[in-house]
Amino acid sequence: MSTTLLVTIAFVLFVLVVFQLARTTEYISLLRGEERAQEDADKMNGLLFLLFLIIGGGAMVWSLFHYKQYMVLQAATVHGQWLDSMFMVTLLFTGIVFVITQIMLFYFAWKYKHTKGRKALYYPENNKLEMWWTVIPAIVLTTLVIIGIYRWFQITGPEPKDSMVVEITGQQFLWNYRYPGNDDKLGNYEFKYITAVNKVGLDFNDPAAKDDYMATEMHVVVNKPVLLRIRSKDVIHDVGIPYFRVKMDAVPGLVTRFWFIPTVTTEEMRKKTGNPDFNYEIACDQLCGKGHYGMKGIVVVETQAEFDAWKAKQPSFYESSVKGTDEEKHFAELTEQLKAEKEKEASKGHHE
Ligand SMILES: [Cu+2]
Repeated sequence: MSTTLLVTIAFVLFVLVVFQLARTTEYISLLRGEERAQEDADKMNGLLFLLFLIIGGGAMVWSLFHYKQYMVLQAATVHGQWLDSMFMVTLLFTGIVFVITQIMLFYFAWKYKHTKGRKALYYPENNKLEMWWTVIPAIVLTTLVIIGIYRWFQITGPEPKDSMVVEITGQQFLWNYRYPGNDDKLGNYEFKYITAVNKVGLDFNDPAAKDDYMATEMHVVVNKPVLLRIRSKDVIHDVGIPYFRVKMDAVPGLVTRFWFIPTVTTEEMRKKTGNPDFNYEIACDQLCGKGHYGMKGIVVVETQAEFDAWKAKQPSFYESSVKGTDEEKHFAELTEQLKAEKEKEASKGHHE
């Protein structure tokens, strides 16, 4: 039998015992008389509050350590480390307040339970106390918000000048990666050029598109900024790379972006995690259809030399898959169609 099941059964039994105990005391009190009954009920309630604090608090601390291993996904990007440290600072402050207030809540419920002859103190206000519990949270929250806004502007701001650019296009249910060729410039695209072969609709009338290459995995260079240009062919997807702390929607009809600096190569991460099969994964973070769960991509973080060697082996998409094939003829037809459509539009506009 699994441990989880045993723990669950133990917990259910415990709750039943407490429930039965409470009922028994109730019956005994009934026999003893009304006033005594109230007194016993107060005692029992107070005790339950105290028990809840001790058992609940203990279980919380235990789970914190038990599940810690699942929480620590080491951030492998520069901004990922910023986000993690902000998360920890926020957790620290909110954690301190949480522990203090919860202990007080349950301890006081026990300590100040109704006792015969004791009267509650009437204590309507204390300006000094109110000032402190307003000023301190205000300072802490303002600091957290300011750090957050500062980092947010850095993360969503313009990418560094020496960034490499990768275009990632989501479709049901896979990712397409496009790299600029030696001109370092991604060529134009047009959704009407999308075919079974020309998956992201490259416009080969644009010279810059002719040396672009398509890849089956995303390759990036360690410590070098990467700008993702994110597109979608059909529905809304989302580029989620947990280790990179990257998450950005892929929206049909517009280009979203996200830039980051990877800091740990795949090789290094394999050693760190002790898993020789480790890979950085891209998961689609937006439910996008029945194949959503399988929409996985792989990011390889490597050295510049390794990247250059990989790049040298990637043929231009035009040269390898389009030039001299039926696809090229088809593209020419599509170009004609598009031209005719545009002319028609233009003349229509003219007559009106
Ligand atoms: Cu998707």
